[in-house]
Amino acid sequence: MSPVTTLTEDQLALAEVTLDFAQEHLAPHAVAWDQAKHFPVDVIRRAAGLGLGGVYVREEHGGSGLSRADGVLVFETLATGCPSIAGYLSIHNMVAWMIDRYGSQVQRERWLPALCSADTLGSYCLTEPGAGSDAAALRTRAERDGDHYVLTGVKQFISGAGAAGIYIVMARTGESGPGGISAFVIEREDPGVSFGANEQKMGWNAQPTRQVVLDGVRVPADRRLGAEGDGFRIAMNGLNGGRLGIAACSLGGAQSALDRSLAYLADREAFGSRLLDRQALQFRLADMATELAAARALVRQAAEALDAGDPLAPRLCAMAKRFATDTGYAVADAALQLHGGYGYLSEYGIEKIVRDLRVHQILEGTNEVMRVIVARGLTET
Ligand code: FAD
Ligand code: 2MC
Repeated sequence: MSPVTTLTEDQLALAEVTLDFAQEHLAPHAVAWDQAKHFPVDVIRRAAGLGLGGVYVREEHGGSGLSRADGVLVFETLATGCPSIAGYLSIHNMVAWMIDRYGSQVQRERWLPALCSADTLGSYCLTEPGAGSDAAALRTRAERDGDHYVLTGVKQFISGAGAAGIYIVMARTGESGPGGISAFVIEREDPGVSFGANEQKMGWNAQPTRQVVLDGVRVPADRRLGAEGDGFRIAMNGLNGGRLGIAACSLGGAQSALDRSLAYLADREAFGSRLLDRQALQFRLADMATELAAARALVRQAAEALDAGDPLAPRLCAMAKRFATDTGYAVADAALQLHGGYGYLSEYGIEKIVRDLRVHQILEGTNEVMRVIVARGLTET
């Protein structure tokens, strides 16, 4: 990790614990999990034993009660071991936070204990086959029927689907646009819930991505999270923190690729000397470290703004997500180049980091959408 001088003693201790966990329980298996498309739920539960199943859930509700500034350290360090598992844990924690933040006391008591221990995993269901970036155009319907809602629709690209027990589903209860959307907690065993095939992906192979199909899923009205019509706002507020988690995962993956490049170039000889002694390569490494440090500073600034309730936080989160995921991908790709042909071989683990980090530029809002958010802020004020 690059030195970040402003970390508190508690934050340094937290980063040490999560870095140790990543190096002991994630890094040694990351390539094998990717190749086998294995989702290591047992390891996720072990992480939850350290308090990482409910990172932002308040302590009185069974969580760790950490801030977003703490959270970005957690997810950066975890991602040094495996960006895919760290990325899933970030999504799981977004779900747990949404229930803590927007749920009733009864809802918290019902779902949070199992989410915090990761006995039950969480998934977040916003995207649909016909509505990705334009999320407010979603068509999944939740029809009110007495004391119940009946949900029908298809959610696309859902991380953790099938393995997760709890799904926060954004569905239409009213008019078109964002104001007609409500959020629901759907359980895997609810009649009418089914899943598509596990998608064949470029990266993020250590976790499943499936469609979630809702075919007349009838649930009691107390499954609604927040008020009718508040679902889009709830979804977006979840994503502010989620985008920081993904940004932090890019930092961790890229930092690991940079560290490996340093070790590799120190060991590799060509033209009569260590490759690390070539100034052209040293300059490349210097730029990689500099760009990562800049991205890390922006991610931390955005996390602190979110913690402080700063009205500019959503815009800062979008800036940080865009910048850190673009930087992380560029740094990982440069690390692959520095490894020469070996970087292209799966056993070195670098190409896996490149593949994992590529999707961070797409999910939790594409980097074009992040620019839309930032540009709106610039042009509307
Ligand atoms: P589109 O919205 O169709 O966009 C296509 C292209 O057009 C993109 O480059 C986009 O940036 C660009 N574009 C769109 N609108 C504009 C605009 N106004 N200006 C400029 N450019 C624009 N979703 C969930 O809800 N839950 C999950 O758990 C989840 N996990 C995912 C896991 C993986 C591995 C992947 C690949 C996706 C996941 N997603 C999930 C979905 C992800 O959030 C969407 O793929 C993403 O938001 C983009 O939507 P889309 O794929 O429909 O692309
Ligand atoms: N934080 C808080 N509130 C927000 C917000 C944010 N980041 N973004 C929008 N809102 C509010 C906004 O203030 C407005 O509230 P109000 O009606 O009170 O004024 C409301 O939500 C509607 O917002 P807009 O009018 O901006 O809505 P619009 O339809 O124009 O588009 C956009 C908003 C493009 C920013 C949104 O659709 C978006 O973020 N799209 C990307 C979708 C996305 O990120 N998907 C990720 C899926 S999850 C995933 O990929 C995983 C891996 C888990």
